[in-house]
Amino acid sequence: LTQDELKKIAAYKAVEYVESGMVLGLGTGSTAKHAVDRIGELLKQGQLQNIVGIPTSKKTHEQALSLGIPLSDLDSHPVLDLAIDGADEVDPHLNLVKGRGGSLLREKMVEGACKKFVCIVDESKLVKHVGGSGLAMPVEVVPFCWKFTAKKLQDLFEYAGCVGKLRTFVENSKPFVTDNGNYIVDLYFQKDMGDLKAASDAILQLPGVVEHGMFLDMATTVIVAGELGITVKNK
Ligand code: DER
Repeated sequence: LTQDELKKIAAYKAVEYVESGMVLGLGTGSTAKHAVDRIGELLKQGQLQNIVGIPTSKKTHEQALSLGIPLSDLDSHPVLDLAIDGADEVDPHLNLVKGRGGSLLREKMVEGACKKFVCIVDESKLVKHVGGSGLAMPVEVVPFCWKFTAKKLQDLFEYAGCVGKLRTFVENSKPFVTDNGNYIVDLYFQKDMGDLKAASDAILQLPGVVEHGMFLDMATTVIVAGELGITVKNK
């Protein structure tokens, strides 16, 4: 099975949790895309009715619109029934790293407003500890003096051999700009950052930081699709 086929299997399994009448958080990324497609399909077939979708990015907003999924926002629906979204990393405690697609702020706002958050991944996303894959742990920062903020972030995690890099487009080295008009500083760790809650609090203390990509204690279920089948992990 290809990685995309595994993503689709996890996504379709998650959509089994959707009931008619629900207000849903619609995730962003290549895994969540399959879930949103599936919801659109079931709505079209009449197997689901009265669904309201709250998108976690402009990209998902466009996808949901094209599928005819009725859309709303957090102002109108401050509490949601269920969110379905992917992740870049999942640790054994169901802590996540998200945001390599750049949508972490709206994802965290939406998923933080949900009674249930079902995270969908292929098995390649499973890690021993968050930030341990050597891949990016994204931090959304205001563009104003981003270098100042990036240095403060790097200094925070000097003990973990952290390097912070502004996320730029490969083709023209221009800064990536989020849906909210901010920049992203990606943090790369060489060692375990230790207490995640303490790390999260320290990051959010920095005035130039808007939000970070660690989703701690937020997922209520993680659905993992692997070569040997599907695993459902509940909090
Ligand atoms: O950027 C994001 O938060 C996405 O949800 C990401 O974490 C997962 O993207 P993928 O499903 O394309 O791997």
